[in-house]
Amino acid sequence: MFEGLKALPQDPILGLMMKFREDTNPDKLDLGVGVYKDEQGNTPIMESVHLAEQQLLITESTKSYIAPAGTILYNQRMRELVFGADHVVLKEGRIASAQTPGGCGALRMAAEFIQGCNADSAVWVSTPTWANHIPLLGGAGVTIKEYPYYDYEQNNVQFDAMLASLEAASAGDFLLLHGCCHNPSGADLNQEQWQAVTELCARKGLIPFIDMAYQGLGSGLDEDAYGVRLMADTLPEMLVATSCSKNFGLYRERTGTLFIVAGNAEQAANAGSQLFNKIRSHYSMPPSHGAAIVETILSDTGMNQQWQEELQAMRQRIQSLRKMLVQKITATGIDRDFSFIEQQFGMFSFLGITPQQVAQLQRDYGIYIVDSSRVNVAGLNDDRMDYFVNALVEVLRR
Ligand code: PLP
Ligand code: TYF
Repeated sequence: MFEGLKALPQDPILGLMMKFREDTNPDKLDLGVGVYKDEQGNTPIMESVHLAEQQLLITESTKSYIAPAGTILYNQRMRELVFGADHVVLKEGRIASAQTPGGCGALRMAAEFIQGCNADSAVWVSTPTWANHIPLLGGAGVTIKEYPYYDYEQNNVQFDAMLASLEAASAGDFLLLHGCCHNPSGADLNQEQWQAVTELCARKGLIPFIDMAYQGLGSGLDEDAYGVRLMADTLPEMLVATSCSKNFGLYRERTGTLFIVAGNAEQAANAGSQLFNKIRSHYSMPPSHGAAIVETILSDTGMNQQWQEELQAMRQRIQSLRKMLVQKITATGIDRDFSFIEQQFGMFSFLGITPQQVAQLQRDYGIYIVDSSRVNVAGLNDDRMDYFVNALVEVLRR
């Protein structure tokens, strides 16, 4: 039966990461996969995570199964982190929460939940969006529609076109938004734009579905949650998928959360039971370790403080790398404006170079970025900045 099977293409981003590992160029530089790197080019375990793991080693008393929804305390701490401890949806109990295997698990379970609610509901995604959104949502059978988002000429959000296109959405459709640090463009909605999208959702009966994989890496933990909190203030229903991969550096531990906000506590409980049913039929229950770390950190004042300081240091380093990158490119005298990189948020921006130029960077310099010209700014450091800028300018001048 298997002899007729054809090989399928790899995930383009993870495939690039594997290709980088095999490259023998001593100068090679990985700016592909979205993983934070420190000044030495390493992705270290955060100190607060280490502390929590040490504590868990002593206090953890069982490896018995947990519930499909994960642990009560993790879900509570994550609700407080994402919505703010005093948010009305928490007070009114209008929220169902599930600990999930990463943000990917949250997205897929959201898609399964949507299909179970109404198979006719479409999910509208930005053009472009994170490449994985398509298989994660489409794999559940959800209909995907696209709205224009990033203007490659102006290097910012084409907001009018976005709003105009969403006029074609139907009541009960879901609107996938990136909570902060848009992947792949780094171009985020500002507060007025979030307000306008919230009004659009209210007027048209659209349900926001916010993917927030980078809380704390854009402008700050609360600042980055502005859109989520505003929409939850105003609209009766929404989905929020979050990830602890980046802000806790827990990538391989597969730690995320899915929240369903509903009109009242009873509806939230019913929606939760539907979600947990989907979870049971997929993986039964989430892995424990990453969530146990997060719950330990967020429940301890000292560790929480330390984690926030470490997160702030990562955020500030990314901001300063963005600034330095623009300064260094400008200093070469090249007749091209890259200042937008400094205005954008999170790990990623588009360089706006052609696929041929992307290929040349890889072939001639061992510099790996995604074909779309998405660069992981957080993969740069002081030592490699000049190498990268020289290569970029060289390729642009050819
Ligand atoms: N959503 C977006 C936009 C992402 O960039 C990522 C990856 O980091 C995720 C979700 C989920 O990642 P993970 O499954 O590693 O938590
Ligand atoms: O976009 C990125 O690089 C990150 C990491 O299947 C990632 O979000 C990439 C691909 C993937 C899972 C995570």
